[in-house]
Amino acid sequence: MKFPMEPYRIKVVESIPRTSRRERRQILEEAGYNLFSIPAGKVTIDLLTDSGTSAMSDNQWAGIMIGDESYAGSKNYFHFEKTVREIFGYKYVVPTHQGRVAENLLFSTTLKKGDVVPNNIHFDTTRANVEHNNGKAVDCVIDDALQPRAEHPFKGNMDLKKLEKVIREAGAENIPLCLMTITNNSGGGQPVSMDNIKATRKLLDQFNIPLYFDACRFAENCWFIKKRDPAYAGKDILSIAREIFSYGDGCTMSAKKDGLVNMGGFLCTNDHELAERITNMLILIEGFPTYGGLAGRDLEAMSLGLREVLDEAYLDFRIGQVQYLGESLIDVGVPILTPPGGHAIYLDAKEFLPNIPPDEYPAQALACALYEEGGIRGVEIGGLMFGHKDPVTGEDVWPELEMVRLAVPRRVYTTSHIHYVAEIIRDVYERRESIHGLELVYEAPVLRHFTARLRALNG
Ligand code: PM9
Repeated sequence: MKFPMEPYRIKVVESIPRTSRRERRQILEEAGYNLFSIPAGKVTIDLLTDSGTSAMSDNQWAGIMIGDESYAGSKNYFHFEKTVREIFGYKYVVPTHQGRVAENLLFSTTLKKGDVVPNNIHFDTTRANVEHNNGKAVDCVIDDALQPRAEHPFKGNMDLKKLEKVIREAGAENIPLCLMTITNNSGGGQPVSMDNIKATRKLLDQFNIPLYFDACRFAENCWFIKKRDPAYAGKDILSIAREIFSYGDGCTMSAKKDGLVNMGGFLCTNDHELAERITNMLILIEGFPTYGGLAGRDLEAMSLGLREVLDEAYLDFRIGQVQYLGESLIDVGVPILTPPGGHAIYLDAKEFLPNIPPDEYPAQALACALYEEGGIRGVEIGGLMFGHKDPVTGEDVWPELEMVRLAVPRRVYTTSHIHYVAEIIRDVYERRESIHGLELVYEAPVLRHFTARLRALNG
């Protein structure tokens, strides 16, 4: 694969922390083998998340200087509203400080007890917000999405048969809306095809169910449609985005991803009555409708970021860089989820470390080995995050997949940093037989992976 060249040059630099292997071993021990507990100042390449970690452009920083901090009717709000309307096409635009607040506003104003919300795959915060509002979150992604090595150009697609079954079983009157996550983060950052979006809309129309997009990585999804569907090869990213959103009734958005900002989000809808209820709730929990938990300068940076993310040279590099990392690993036999997604590479820890059983947390052990080898921080998506005790039998239940996600921040690392990451992973792969499992010594009652403490089984 061609070495992707950055379509920008560097104006401001930030030093990268360097540590010795000895120091990293000690840091791991002190952190209880939990990478969330390691100070960022001790991480050389931070691939924990692509959310809120983007580098802003000179243009966005200039926008920060024209922040209008009026309580009501800031000029930055009107610029933001115009930008969102032009790209997403929806009537009502509600700013929020991040994506999960948009989710909270949507579900707290639409769900009644026992309602069902289908999605291709709910992201953790989306599922949590549905459940917090007494709803049931159901995933309807195609089966290929659950096979780490299945090759499908649009592995994030909704399975329409599964969706129809859910609607018929729950009853359309108990489904206030259907979601579609683009790209599908929890399924590996995989895209959804335009045909699948259209077909989902058509099916939902039969039952009069609105369609909302979880649009965090919408521009990356548009890029995949352009590259993988010949019907869209000649279209620009903006027109693909406008077409996608024309099939929906609204969206939730964490602008910390494809908004290219460190904080920000929004909710859109075409439904006047719903917009009113959401706005009333917004005033209660976030702020006045023209700032929604953000400063005027943040709104300006978000408007500019939403335009910059549509630039094809940026997207070619952005997704090219992630694919380059994926292909560098495939070339040396490292098992990853394929095809590589838009924002992250997922290492298949079950295949990487076949000798470590699930109750010794192979994906967490691999994540720690990457930190020890080269100061790289990824995130475990496996037994530590999703393992639990069966409430009836009390036996351990382990997830199907044991993954380490390496999410690439936008415009932050150069391709030589990506080379470094690939080399470290290759070195760890070569010494994989020397890696030992971990034992859990502390767990919180919920979301244990954030604060768990573990112990190395090799002492
Ligand atoms: N995604 C991620 O690292 C942030 C960390 S959350 C533990 O992938 C989708 C598809 C997301 C997402 C966040 C949110 C929530 C909604 N949908 O973090 O609240 O990937 O802005 O967005 C994270 P906020």
